[in-house]
Amino acid sequence: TITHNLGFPRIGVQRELKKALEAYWSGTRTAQDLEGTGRDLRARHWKLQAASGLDFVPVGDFAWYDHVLEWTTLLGAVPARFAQSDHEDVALDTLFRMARGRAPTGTPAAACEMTKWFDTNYHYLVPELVPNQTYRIARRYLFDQIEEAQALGYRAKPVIPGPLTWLWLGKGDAFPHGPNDPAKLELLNNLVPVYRQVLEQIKALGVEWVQIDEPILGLDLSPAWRAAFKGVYDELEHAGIPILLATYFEHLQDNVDVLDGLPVQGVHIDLVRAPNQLNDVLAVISDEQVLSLGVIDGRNVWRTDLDKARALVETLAVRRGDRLWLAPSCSLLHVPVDLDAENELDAELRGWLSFATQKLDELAWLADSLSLAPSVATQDALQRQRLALKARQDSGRIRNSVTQKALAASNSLDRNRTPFVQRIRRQQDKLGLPAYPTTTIGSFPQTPEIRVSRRDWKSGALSDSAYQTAMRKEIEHVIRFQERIGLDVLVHGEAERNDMVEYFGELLGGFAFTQSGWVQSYGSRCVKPPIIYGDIARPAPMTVAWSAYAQSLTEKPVKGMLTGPVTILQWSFVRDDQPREETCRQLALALRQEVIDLEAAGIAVIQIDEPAFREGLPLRRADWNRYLDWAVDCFRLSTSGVREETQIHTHMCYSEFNDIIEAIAAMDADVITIETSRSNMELLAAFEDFQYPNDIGPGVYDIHSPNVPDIQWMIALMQKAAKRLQPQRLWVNPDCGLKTRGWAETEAALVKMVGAARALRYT
Ligand code: THG
Ligand code: ZN
Repeated sequence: TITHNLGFPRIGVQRELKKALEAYWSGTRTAQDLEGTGRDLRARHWKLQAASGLDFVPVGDFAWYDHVLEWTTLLGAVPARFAQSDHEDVALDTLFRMARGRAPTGTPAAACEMTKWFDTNYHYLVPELVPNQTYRIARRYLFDQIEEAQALGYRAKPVIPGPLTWLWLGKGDAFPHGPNDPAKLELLNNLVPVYRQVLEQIKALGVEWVQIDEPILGLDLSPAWRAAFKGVYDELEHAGIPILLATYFEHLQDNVDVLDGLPVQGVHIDLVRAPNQLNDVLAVISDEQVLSLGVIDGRNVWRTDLDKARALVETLAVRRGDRLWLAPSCSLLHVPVDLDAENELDAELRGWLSFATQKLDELAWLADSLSLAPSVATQDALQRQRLALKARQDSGRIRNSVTQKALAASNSLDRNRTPFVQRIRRQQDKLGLPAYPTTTIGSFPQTPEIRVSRRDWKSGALSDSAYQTAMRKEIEHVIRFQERIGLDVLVHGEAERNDMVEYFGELLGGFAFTQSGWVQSYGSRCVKPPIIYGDIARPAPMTVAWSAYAQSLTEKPVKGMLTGPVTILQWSFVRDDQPREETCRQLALALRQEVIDLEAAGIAVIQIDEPAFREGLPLRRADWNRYLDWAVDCFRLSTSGVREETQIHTHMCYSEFNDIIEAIAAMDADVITIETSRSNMELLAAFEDFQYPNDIGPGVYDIHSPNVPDIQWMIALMQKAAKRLQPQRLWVNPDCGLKTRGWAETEAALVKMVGAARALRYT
């Protein structure tokens, strides 16, 4: 049995890459410094992987910003606006300009679009496709890094995005028919020869295997896309280097036929997400082909049941020998680097967990346990692993009888509020808002002082009461500011919150937190997903005191601000001992109680954000309705405990809404605020076509840009919206929270936004 890894986190256990990148971008460090950090991280990660016993180390999984962008630039597919010359290599600064729309040098140009990598919280940069696009090898990083690994004595296995996956992820005005647009396949004529050259150059370096990732084989592909694989891989076979075709994240289903007779020397499949695809795959591959089985979960943080994994692969290991490879299910990019960096996790919980580094140990033990004479160390490790799993199963910390009782009773809780037309009248009577009411999404700028207060309080350097005073001062400042500029529905500004999921997790039972469990979200940005290990409990109200204090300062309504159950679920590591749906329902019950308590404290408007609602959609369309049913039910469970005159808002962003508009309507929030400004209100088409009945606040300016929006532009956007939707249903707001912005631009933009709303009222 051979062991290998599909990819390792590149950010570094202390986020070294993030720090080096941001220092380079700000001009405080040189390009040489940055290159040095990259080289050190690669060397460290290869060493660690080889030390855990892997036969091959991955090369090409390192990326300065995003591995898809690395590959796009290697292919020379740089959009025209970046003025890339046809015969020069693509410079690192050009790559950064594509990612960020700006750079230390060069003219500004709009950044490339960023979007979710399959159903993960990682974002990649979308390749921009144009008809007759030409490709060439325009960067050397992959070859350099192969030589770097070889010089350090490792067997390098390059990992590259497959041609069909790269094209499928790409977009362009000339290809308006979505990811499966058949016209994109015409680009293969130019693309495949360059892939072949890359493979030939890799082979010339003495590489034994190349891993080509085609995760789109887990998606709904049109027949034309399925059919394209054969021709592409027939051509790549001529490069003469063994190819391991890697799939992950889903069951291959009908795409399994693509593998039948495909001229690749090996195939990797994800047996964690889709254990029952093994026989389907065995039916179409030959005994001579390598079969790589992903048996360690690359998407979650629990220790692996190695006995179960061994039972799954044992007979195959005997039959296939070195033609059976074992690996994590997918790249380890999606989990934190090293559990050993956690010194504040209690020993019991730590015993249940496995981060990237530990997963490779598990892999080595599993492989050794399949050998004729497993070492004593392996046997000990396996025994420890058994005890750890048993301890987790039997732990008194997982089950909470109060939660279980509430859950059992929750089926009979009414999810229905009175009809919208009736409740909105009661809400209007109570709130007395003008036409085109103005509001913001919830957060105000997170100044350095705010961050310092939070950090000092957490470390104990700031007392509870001093922290209270500091936060109350921030709240008062934000309230007075909103009153002064004339906003209608105010917010308290969320100075007390770090990440919108981490904040709630810290106050709920059943969650654990890491000190440095960072996972890359995009570029230099990381998140620390909380770990849900047990039943969710809400020992005390989480937001009521802050919201009630804010409301006490003003006659205007102040919104209570919560993160919704689906988004908390989606952005956490979730328990694997019960369905996601059940964990989500527990979260919904906790939030329902919070909503009821906010109402009792005099809060008349409560917003429950669900930015990750769309991203929770399963990869296969056939699974969508089941998910949407429970996701909508959980949202309604959270929100339906209040009186009809209490107004429920929700907020969504980073989403295409067309696919799920019915489910959004079924959530039945009184008001939804959404990100639309960048698409020039095009996103509203879905709401118009569906005749969405409730109130909508289409974001009138893009908060991701520091530019102050023009008042006429905002008025025009709203007039456009008013043509599509009933004007009396419209709200005026920015398209997302303001925590990443500075105060000066925030004030300038909001003053204009309020001006735009006033102009709309009098026309
Ligand atoms: N929270 C979580 N997941 C998310 C988002 C979020 N996924 C989607 C989207 N938002 C991703 N966007 C970001 C934006 C900014 C940052 C991370 C993800 C960010 N992170 C800080 C950093 O890397 O410096 C660290 C944050 C911290 O200090 O806690 O800025 O909002 N869960
Ligand atoms: Zn948002």
